[in-house]
Amino acid sequence: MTYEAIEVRTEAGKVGIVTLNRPQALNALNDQLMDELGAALKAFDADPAIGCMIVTGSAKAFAAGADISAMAKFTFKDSYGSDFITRNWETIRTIRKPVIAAVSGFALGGGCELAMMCDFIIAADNAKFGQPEIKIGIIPGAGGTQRLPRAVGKSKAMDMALTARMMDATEAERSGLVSRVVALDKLMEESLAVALTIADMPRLAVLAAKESVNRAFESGLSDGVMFERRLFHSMFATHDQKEGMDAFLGKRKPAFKNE
Ligand code: CO8
Repeated sequence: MTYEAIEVRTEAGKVGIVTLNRPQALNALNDQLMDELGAALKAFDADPAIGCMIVTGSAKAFAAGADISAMAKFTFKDSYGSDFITRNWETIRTIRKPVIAAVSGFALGGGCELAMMCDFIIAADNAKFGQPEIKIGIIPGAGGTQRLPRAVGKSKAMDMALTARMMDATEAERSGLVSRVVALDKLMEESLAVALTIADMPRLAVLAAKESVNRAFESGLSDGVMFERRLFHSMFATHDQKEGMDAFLGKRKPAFKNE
């Protein structure tokens, strides 16, 4: 498949990288871009050589939101009647391998929501996060009012959703929205190093860890802990558990087979 709104490449044969590429609109997210992003992530997910993915944008903008020009004339019938966004915005949630958001510049509205749909966020020191939809008469529509409070707590999420103020990278890290902050010129190098670390981990344990952490957002504590327990138990059916523990005890490097 050829892409126009994104660029796709692999690194070291095991990390898939998608770069959002609509610079003229600060990577505003439209149907074409979301279709292409979904297709690229699904292709990487299906490729046994790939162990981790990175979604990134430009130095100025990860994504400045959903494309306002595409929505400006929408009626209620256009949005509700077509179930706008559900078709291609949720694809990323079906990806089983880890997806890292490497964010520099603006991550606003749908851009912030897209970053939060990834498994974790590594931010450049110039990153700015926000849910400014209220300024244009709407509210976040791709999970912003749900994922932001889970990440930063109710008070900051309310503040951002109601005043449209942006959160810089330092505050985002302090608040738990991002896992690490790095210098802008090191963003891809550092994100790639993290992705390669994950890609070299035993694959079945990676899938199970991601699924189990995500479960924390979908269930109560007892259900989540039981879900984790069962996945934990199932790891003992894998080759890589035997290999990993044997290698540790034998003080040697493990040779994982992803099975
Ligand atoms: N949609 C369309 N075009 C955009 C968007 C956008 N979200 N953001 C920026 N652009 C365009 C500008 O119109 C401009 O185009 P042109 O050069 O043709 O005039 C170009 O990108 C550069 O932008 P600016 O000149 O404004 O650049 P500045 O550096 O002055 O400002 C800002 C940067 C602060 C990021 C500013 O562009 C801005 O405020 N953008 C809009 C931010 C916003 O409101 N985002 C929320 C959008 S609504 C949303 O995301 C709802 C999500 C719902 C779920 C998803 C549904 C699909």
